[in-house]
Amino acid sequence: MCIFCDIIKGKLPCDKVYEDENYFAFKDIRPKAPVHILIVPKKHIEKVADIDGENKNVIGDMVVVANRIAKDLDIDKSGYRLVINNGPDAGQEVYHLHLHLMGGKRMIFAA
Ligand code: DGP
Repeated sequence: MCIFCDIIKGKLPCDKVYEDENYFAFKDIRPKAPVHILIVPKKHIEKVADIDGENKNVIGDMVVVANRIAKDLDIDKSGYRLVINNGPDAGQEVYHLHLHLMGGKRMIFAA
């Protein structure tokens, strides 16, 4: 069972902001910034550590989707942060690969 797979299939509700054949994006349920969107591949990949030579396009594709959403939501000029958490020490909570798009405020924490 995967909550993000259920969201993608419409079995669980979400605030959808984008969908195409291979990708889906929705508002994070616990936003850490005024804009906090999760971009996910429809194909279930657990984590960024599972990206290899076969599926590396997924990362670039998710960034393209994030950039497009940032423009649509008018944070492309003010700036935004893209984050992928991998595994326990990074605080990964949901084991379906997702890219966090956060913006709309000045973020003081610098990685
Ligand atoms: P991460 O720590 O990188 O695995 O982030 C998972 C994010 O997913 C976290 O910010 C909260 C969000 N999240 C968890 N469950 C749900 C849900 O059911 N709906 C939505 N919209 N977001 C969720």
